[in-house]
Amino acid sequence: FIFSSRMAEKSVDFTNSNNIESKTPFLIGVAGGTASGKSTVCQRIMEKLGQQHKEQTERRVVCISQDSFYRTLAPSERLRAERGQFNFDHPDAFDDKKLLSVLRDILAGKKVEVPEYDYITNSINPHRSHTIYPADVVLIEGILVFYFPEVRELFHMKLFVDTDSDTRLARRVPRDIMERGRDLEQVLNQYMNFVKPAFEEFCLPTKKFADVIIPRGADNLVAIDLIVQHISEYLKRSLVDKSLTAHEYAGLSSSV
Ligand code: UZR
Ligand code: MG
Repeated sequence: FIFSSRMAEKSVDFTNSNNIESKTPFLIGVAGGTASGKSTVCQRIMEKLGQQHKEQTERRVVCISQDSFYRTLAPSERLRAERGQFNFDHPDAFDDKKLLSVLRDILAGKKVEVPEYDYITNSINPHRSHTIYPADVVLIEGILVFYFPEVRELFHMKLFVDTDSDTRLARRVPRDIMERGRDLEQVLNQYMNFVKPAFEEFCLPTKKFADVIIPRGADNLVAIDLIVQHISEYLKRSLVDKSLTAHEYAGLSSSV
């Protein structure tokens, strides 16, 4: 009953554009190399959380991709991008200030607009964005979500999807050709020139910040189950004690 009345309150709040929720969502960062299975891990977590208590509630779990925070390229950079000579795996390719401010708004319980990225034009689609409403759990996935210290500090839980690099390359090649309109030579050149060195320089060193490292990615059902159990436990406790913030909970659970 407590559940449904709280959800009812929430759905009323959704109509208010300046809505400030009292409860901070549980923010989860999911990092890992390209094609490591970050999105799939997020999907599995969302499905499993969505299924629990499905009848009582319409619990909201949402996922945001760091790709939505690629910055707008200058004309000369755009030309380089078309030739496959722009480094999209470097931290400078992202608008980390924007990412930070959106995450802060989410933590403040505000609804936010997240742009949609188009890999074919290498740019944010100005006509498409989606609204993220206040949720109980928000997942942020991307190659460099643990790179920027101020962003990193915001997460209540940090996951690193650790899939070996030949598996990732084997997935990346067909994905880029089929979904992102590239040819084989372009994909392999970009991988050798930018993707692989940037992974080693910027992404891999952020593994040490993770709370949980998930070997093999989405195939690792045991790891995903453990993570989902932890999140469910948090959600249950936050219902019992609404004053317990996500940060306090993270501290409590780690001291057990
Ligand atoms: P994931 N990326 C593009 O291919 N084109 C763009 O316009 C923007 C990004 C790629 C980027 C990175 N690299 O390796 C990958 N390149 O998207 C990250 N080249 O996405 O984590 O889903 O693999
Ligand atoms: Mg992705």
